[in-house]
Formats: sequence, C-alpha cells, structure tokens
Amino acid sequence: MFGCCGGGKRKDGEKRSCWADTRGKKGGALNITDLRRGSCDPNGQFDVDNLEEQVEAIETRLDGPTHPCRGRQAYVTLATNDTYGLGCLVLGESLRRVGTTKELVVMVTRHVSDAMRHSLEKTFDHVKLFDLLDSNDAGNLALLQRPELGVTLTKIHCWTLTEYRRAVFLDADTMVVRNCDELFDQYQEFSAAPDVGWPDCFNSGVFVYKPSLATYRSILAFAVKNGSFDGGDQGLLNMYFSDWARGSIKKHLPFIYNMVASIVYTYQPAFRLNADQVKIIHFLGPVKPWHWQYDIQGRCLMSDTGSLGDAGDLLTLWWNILISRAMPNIEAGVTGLAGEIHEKYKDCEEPYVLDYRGVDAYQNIQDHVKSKIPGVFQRKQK
Ligand SMILES: [Mn+2]
Repeated sequence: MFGCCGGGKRKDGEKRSCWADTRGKKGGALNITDLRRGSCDPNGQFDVDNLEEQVEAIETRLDGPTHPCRGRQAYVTLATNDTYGLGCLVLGESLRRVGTTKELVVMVTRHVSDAMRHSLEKTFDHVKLFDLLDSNDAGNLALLQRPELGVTLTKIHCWTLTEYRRAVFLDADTMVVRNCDELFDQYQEFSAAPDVGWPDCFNSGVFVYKPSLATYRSILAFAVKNGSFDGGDQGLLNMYFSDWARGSIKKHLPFIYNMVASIVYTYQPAFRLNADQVKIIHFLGPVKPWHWQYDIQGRCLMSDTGSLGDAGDLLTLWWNILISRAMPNIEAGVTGLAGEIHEKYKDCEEPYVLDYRGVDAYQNIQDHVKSKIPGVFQRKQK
C-alpha cells in the first residue's frame, strides 16, 4: 500500500528488504510520521503483519469527531427514475428528522425529471447527475462491454465522490429511524450487513465505504472481466469484496443498520427484543412502500396491514414522512408513479401530529424554552 523502504542499502551492500527485516517484529506501531514520510521506519518499527489494521486505526483516528484533519462525510443515495426519487426524498427527510450532521448527496441519472431533481435539491445538499452513457470515462467503456450492468455501474459511481473522506451508501428503498452517524466513525471500507437470503453474502443496500478513484476503476475493470453473479450490484460487490464473509468481523454491520422490513414477522421475537435499537429499515423486494395506498385522514395504510405485523407500522411511518415532510418539497411535473402520488396527495389538508422522536422530541422543546427563558429549568437554591 505504501512505498516501502525506498531501496535503502545495508552496510553489506545488499538491497534491504523491508518485509524481510521487519517480519515478526511485534509491537512496533505504524504512526503518522511514517505515513507522511511514505517509507518504513529505518529501525524496523513496522508491524507488517498487521499493516492493514494499523492503517485503518489511523484512518479511524483521522475521522474521529474531534480530529482537526477530519474530512467531509456524506450519506449517498441513488435515483434512477422519479419513483426512486420519491424514495430518496423520504430517505433524505428521514435523515433530517433524526438530526444527522452529515451532508446528504443524491446521485441521479438522466431518467430523473427536472422537476424531481429540483424537488431533491430541497432535501439534499447536493444532487449529482451521473450518466455513464454520456460520460467519456472508464465507466462508459465498461457499460459498452457489459450493457446488462447499467444501473449497477451507476451505483459504483459513488466511489468517485472523492470530496468526501468517508461515506455511507443507502438504497432509495431504505429509511432511517434513528440517528446512525456513528457509522462513519466506527466502520471502514468495506462494511455491510449480512443478506437475509444468504448471510454469507452482504446486502448491498447499506454500506460504509471510502470514496477513491482507484477503487472505482478497479471495481469497473473487475466488472468488465467477471460480470456479476446475480446481474446486479450486490453480486458484483460481493465478488469484488470477496473476503467479507470470512475476513474481519469488524466489517460486518449489525443487522440494526439494514433491517429488512418484510422479514420482521418471520422472526418477530427478535424484532420485539431489538425494536428500540433498529436504525435503518430496508424495504427489500418487489413491493415498495410507494406501491401502497395511504389514508390521509386516518394516517394509515388503506389496506389491511394486520398480516404485515410490525412491517405495517414501518410502512405507515414511511408514508407519514412522505406526506408531512417530503410532499411539500415535490414540484409539479414529476413523472411516473411519483407523479400520480403527488397529484393524489399534494392538496391534502394534513392534521399536525406530534413527531415525538423528531422535531417535537421533549429535549427539543426544553431547549427551545431554555433559549427563551434563561435559567427556567434550574432548581432554586435554598
Ligand atoms: Mn434496496
């Protein structure tokens, strides 16, 4: 990874091998001076057996909440049409609702209408247009050779967002229910949660990663050569990061960061036990939240959700966020199912309902009162 040794000579004139000299010397820690110098410590202070772990430890420190070198960090998502754009709007608003301090980025393709892009701009800090077909880079070349990987290769573009030191990718069909900003400090590339269908594969709907053009090009080259075993990004990324299942457990995200909504009722006791911990919901499968109908008066789904168990509550929450927070941002002219939903619900008079875990949380109310009446919550001294 780092230019090692720089070919220093030994007294006996033999070319010095860093690996030979330092292998087996335990306890010497890699430090930032070594990193800046880009070479080995001449005293053989590298613990080469743990090089990757040590580099990660330093990177984690650099990313730490108080480190002066801390770089920009962002949640990143992707919309390939207006309906997925609707999903992105709810996802973005769900992140705002839990008070994230990170930047929000949405990548869009040219299939996303201008109206939806403008709508997204109200929730996201940055709306970035990526189109492999229009680009002249390696991505275009990869797509010409593997046209079946179109959307997949667009998602891989998230590695090109190198203005961010670290990022968390979230599918458009995910929703954040609790603040999960710790993901940036506690995990490195490439961290993801197990897939429920095959837990030795990770699910590619939520992952922590480090933007890098080198990684981007490397994944593209890999995709052209090997394709994807499932035809999508999950297959490709599992092939590329193939040591995930048996490598460091530190790169396994807990299930609370990618809980599949549709399976909560298959293991309901576990869901009940962990319900307070769950942070990110993933609406996996062909039926997405936007396919349901919503009763605006009752603030519930139209269909009988009894059979859905707790998944019904999560779908209802998705719709509540859509109606109360995302809908006011949606501009006329959005297309597809997003357009139909906007048409149907845009003029609904919405009764204000307290958002106990969001803006109306007790702490927020108390902070507001405190800011208006200093000392109001202090006990009287006797
Ligand atoms: Mn998904």
